[in-house]
This record gives sequence, C-alpha cells and structure tokens, in this order.
Amino acid sequence: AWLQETPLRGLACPPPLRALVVFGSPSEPVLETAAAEWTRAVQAAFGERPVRLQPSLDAYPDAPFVAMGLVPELPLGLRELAAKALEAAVSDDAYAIVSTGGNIAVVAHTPAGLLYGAFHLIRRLRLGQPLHEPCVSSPHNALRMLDHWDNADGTIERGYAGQSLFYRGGQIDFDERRVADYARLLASIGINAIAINNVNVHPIETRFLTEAYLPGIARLADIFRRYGIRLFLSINFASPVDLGDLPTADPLDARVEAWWRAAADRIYRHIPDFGGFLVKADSEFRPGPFTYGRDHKDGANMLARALAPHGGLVIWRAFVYNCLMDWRDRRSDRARAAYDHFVPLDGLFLDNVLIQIKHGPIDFQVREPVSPLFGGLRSTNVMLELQITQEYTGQQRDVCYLAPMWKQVLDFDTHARGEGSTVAEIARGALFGRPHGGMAGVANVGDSPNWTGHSLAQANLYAFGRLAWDPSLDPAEIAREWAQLTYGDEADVVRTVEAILMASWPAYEAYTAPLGVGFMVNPGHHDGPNPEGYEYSKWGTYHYADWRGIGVDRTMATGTGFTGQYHEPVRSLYEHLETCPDELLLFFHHVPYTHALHSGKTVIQHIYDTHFDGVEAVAWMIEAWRRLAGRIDPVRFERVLARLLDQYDRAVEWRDVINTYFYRKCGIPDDRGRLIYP
Ligand code: GCW
Repeated sequence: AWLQETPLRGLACPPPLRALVVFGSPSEPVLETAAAEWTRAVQAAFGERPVRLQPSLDAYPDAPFVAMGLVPELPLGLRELAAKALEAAVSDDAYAIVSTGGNIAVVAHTPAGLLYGAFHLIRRLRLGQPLHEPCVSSPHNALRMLDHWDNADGTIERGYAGQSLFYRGGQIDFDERRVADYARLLASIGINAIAINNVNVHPIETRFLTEAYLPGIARLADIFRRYGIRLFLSINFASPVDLGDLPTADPLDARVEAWWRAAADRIYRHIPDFGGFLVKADSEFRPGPFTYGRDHKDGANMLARALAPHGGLVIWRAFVYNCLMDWRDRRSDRARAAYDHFVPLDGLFLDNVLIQIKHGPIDFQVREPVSPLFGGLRSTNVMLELQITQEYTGQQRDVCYLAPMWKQVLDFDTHARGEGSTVAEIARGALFGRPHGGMAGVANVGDSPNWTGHSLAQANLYAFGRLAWDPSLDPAEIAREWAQLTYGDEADVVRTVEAILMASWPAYEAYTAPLGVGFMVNPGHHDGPNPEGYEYSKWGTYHYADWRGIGVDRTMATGTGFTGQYHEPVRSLYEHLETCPDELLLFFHHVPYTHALHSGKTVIQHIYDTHFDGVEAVAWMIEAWRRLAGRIDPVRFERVLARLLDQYDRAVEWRDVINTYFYRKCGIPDDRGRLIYP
C-alpha cells in the first residue's frame, strides 16, 4: 500500500539518518514501535540500518542523528525547544519536528505522539520533502476510528476485499503478521481506535464478551496496542437474554445493569485499555431499549455507567429509523428519523456517551445533504460516521475516491452557532465544548492481497485517516501524496493517478442516481441500476418518479417538513426551489422533468447529459491509465486496468437503464439525439 519499501535509488543516506537516539523509557512499547518503524523505513530506503545511540542527558552524540523523545526525557536544550514547539498543541497525540544543528528531532508528550511524528518523517522521506523543516501537528479529532463490519464466520458485511482479517469459521483466527501490518498502515495515517466486529452482532459475536472469546480478542488488542490503537467491540443490546443469563435486557432493571458491569469488569481484566462499546440498537431489527418501553438515553447511559469506572466509552449509533414504512404514505420520511429520535434526548446522555451520526440523513448515498443532527444536538457528544467501504459507490469495482465528498461534509456550515459552525468543528466537540468527539469510517479492507480489492480504493482509507487528523487538507493534495507514496515519484504517474481519483466521484455520481435522489440500486446487495428496486418496498427510500416528474418533497410548505430540521439560512436554502442547489434538487423537491436547473438545463436533459458524460469520463480514465503502462509494476497495473474495463461496462449499464427509464416515463427525447433505448 502506501508504506512502500523500495530503495530510494540515486540518493545517498543523509548523515543524520545514520544514527537514531531515543529519549524515553525503553519499556514503552509504542515508543519502541516508533523507533522500529523509522529504522525499518531508513533501511528500506538506503539499505543502511541507523545505529541506535545511547541517550545521554548531558552530552549530544558527536555524529549527526535523528532523535525521538518524550519531552521530559530530552536533554535540557532540546527539551526547551520541544516544549516551546508543542506549546500550542492541545492533544496528547501531537508531535513536533525540530532541528538542532544538523540533527532532526521528533518530539512529543506521549509515545503515541512520537509514533505519529515518526510516520510523518517517513512520509517526508518517501515524498522527497525536506526532513529538517520544523513543524508541529496536532490531530483535529481525538477519536480517529475504524468500524469493521466483520463477522465471526469470516464474512464482512458490505465488504468488497475478501474475508475478515480477524476471524475464520466462528473463531478469532488471524495471521499475526498481517494484522500487525494492518496496524502499521492505520497508525501511519493516525488512526487510534478500531471496532473489530460488525454493528449487526450475531449469536457468535454476542459471545465475544465471555471467557470463551476474550483471550483471543485480547491477543488482537495486544497487536493494535503497540501501534497506539484502542480496541472496541460492537455489542448486542440483548446479550444478557441471548446468553441465557437473565429474562430481560431492560436497561432500567438492576440485574441488567449489574450484568453489564460484570461484563465490563471481565473485559478490562483481559484488555486494560479497552476502548468501549459500539452499539446499533433499535435499528434494522436489532434489539434495543424500545422493547422495554425505554429510550436511547436509558440504554446508552446504562452501558456508560458500566464502562465509566474503567474509562470506557459508549458509541451509540444514530442510524435509527422505521424500516417497515408504507410507500403509499408520502408524509412519512426516513430522512427525518434520526433527528426526531435524538434531538428530544439532547443533554440527557452521560459524558462518556457519543452519538455516532452518518454523514447524511439516509444512508451513505453518492449525494446527500449533511445530517441535520449535526448542529441539532448541542449538549451531547457526537461523532461523524463515514463509509469508506463503497457499498453505494461502486463496491470497489468502480473507482470512486470519496475524499472530495467527505471534505464537503466536513466543511459544511450548519450555522448552529452562527457562521463557521462546520461539521468538522461539531464532530470534534469544539463548537459546543463537548468532552468527546471524533470521526469513524466503516472499513474497506479484507484479506485480499492488496487490502481493498481495487488498488485505487486504498486511497479512500488513506484519505480517511489524513482527514480525521486534519480536515483542512485538500483532497487533491491527499490524492497526490497517496499516489506518490504508493506508485513512486514519477511526475506523470502521480499526476495521472491524482487526475483519475479526482474525476472518479463526479463520474460515479454522473452515471448513477441523479440530482441527490439516491438509491435506484438493486435490493439487497445494493449494486447496479434498478430504478424501482426500492420504490415499493418498506425501507423508506423512494423517489416518486411518475410521468410528469420526480423527487421527494421534503419542504415545510408542502412536503414532509424535513427542511425544518436545519438552522437558518440552510433551512431556507433547501426549502425554496430557487435556492436549492442543483445537486440536491431531487432530495428536497418533486419537480417536473422540464424544470430548469440553475445550470440552465432541464432536469431530463441533465439526466441524459450526465449519464453520457459519466461513461465518457470512465473511457478517459482507461486511456489515461493505459498511458502508464511500463511505469507501474505490471501486477498492479493490470489489476487496475481490469477493474477500469469492468467499470466501463457497468457505467454503460447504468447509463442505459437510467436514461431508458426516464425516457419511458416522460417521452421527452434527448435534445442531442443520442441513442436512448425506447
Ligand atoms: O447501509 C446499511 C447497510 C447495512 C448496515 C447498515 C448500518 C451494518 O446496508 O448493511 O448494517 O446500513 O449502517 O447499520
């Protein structure tokens, strides 16, 4: 992936890189990891292993060196320099690079900070950037988390890259080296938390809380711990019942509370730095407090009390909606659900509870507005949930680089406390002064040799970590950085890979469901075009296309009132046809096919044009990639080419199904006379 270990040809090892001195307790595993990663990277780059010098508090070594050290352990002069550099950095995970004489020092307050600093230096080395340049970096989000939807049987829900890295046949069963490499990849992009099992918790994973499974889980935690990553488990709210211990899982029943306390105590005996529970409750048939007439606050707080003595967190998902809706009822609206459930509970959750909110109000579509729960909840810890795995964005057969979408989400101004109330500031907890916050991404990896099935899908994992650390980064720059780290620094290769990545989300949006209307996919697996796949189902994802028009009226004036969940001026922006952005038009409004967009085109002509353009964009990507033949190793070159060719066929299928569907609905021909099947 992006931690390539090819030699850096034509470069001599710069003198300071020949020696390493570490200031800190040698028994600190994360600090040793930092030193080991740096040593490994230098050796890979130059074939020379840095000499490890003994630290001394009063004398610098004679030869130039790279130092890594915890601030209090540093020799006096360097200590002052380090403390000053880190002055403004609030996070424990922050690091600074300072240079003294010809030496380079990575300094931090914690071993984890040093690890991130070491990876920063490695990145500079591979990117050919100046190693000495002073810098300080502090993560924007305290929690930078991956949610694995892995099942104990080895399958991965919505996984497109093989089987689980952690489980086989109902057992915790993993390749230690592979998992350690995975931990390296994650630490290198700043990830510090991982939930290792699916939020849909089945009977076997329910037993993860028992002595039968905890030793194996602890072995996984041991690996991740060395890389500064805390382990979380998804839990089944009905565990006390399903494990046969109690007749009830009522969160207000004292026996249930005691049961969870005992479970937490047991987990912490095995995993002293256990992160906590991730919970999907009362959602898509998962059990939860509703069964007992209780609400989310009752359920989450009960678990939070069990974890609090150990410093654990409850991450409670806001993905709650009625999945038994009636398509006939145009007043009910799935988009409203999360807000309607959680805003009345604002301020009632304990301090170690976070509500994890999907970025959009429906479900990870290629285009959705931002969930109004961001800015709706003011006295509750929240966390942003993104989907790295490409369930609705091409399933890692199509290239779809998601960082530009995520960036729009992070930058979105909710106006919850006036201008500048961005999702990035809310998710980190800063806007409302919350004690906890962060970002979670649903993982896109499996045991496939290249981790993500599609090699280019690695860029999404990379970008997720980089944006969770620093949402101000530019997605194009992240793409460039990833391309160079992954494929080497030939300018043309880097430029082309960047261009393909940056063209990919717009292309995917262009040839799939138009103008924010969403879905139109095959039921179940959610891949490929099926315009009415969900139209008459219970899942609440309708587009209401008829012969005159299409879209969901979510206005306050005549529709479901969803727009009312936003703060002004966002509310009015979406409420009115004149101001609603084109790309979200059909999410908020039902309009005739002849409605003129801000772009000047009619809705129907926009649909035709974008679907032809989307296919053209894929054709361009194939040509661009082909020009890289011989300049990328043949294995990765051919694999990506095969995926792009497959993507072309898939894009054609989408184009023809969608265009024909709308042509048949409205009978309006393409004004450019292209072939649309009658
Ligand atoms: O997008 C839907 C997926 C489900 C998933 C659910 C969720 C884990 O289709 O597979 O279940 O969201 O986020 O809980």
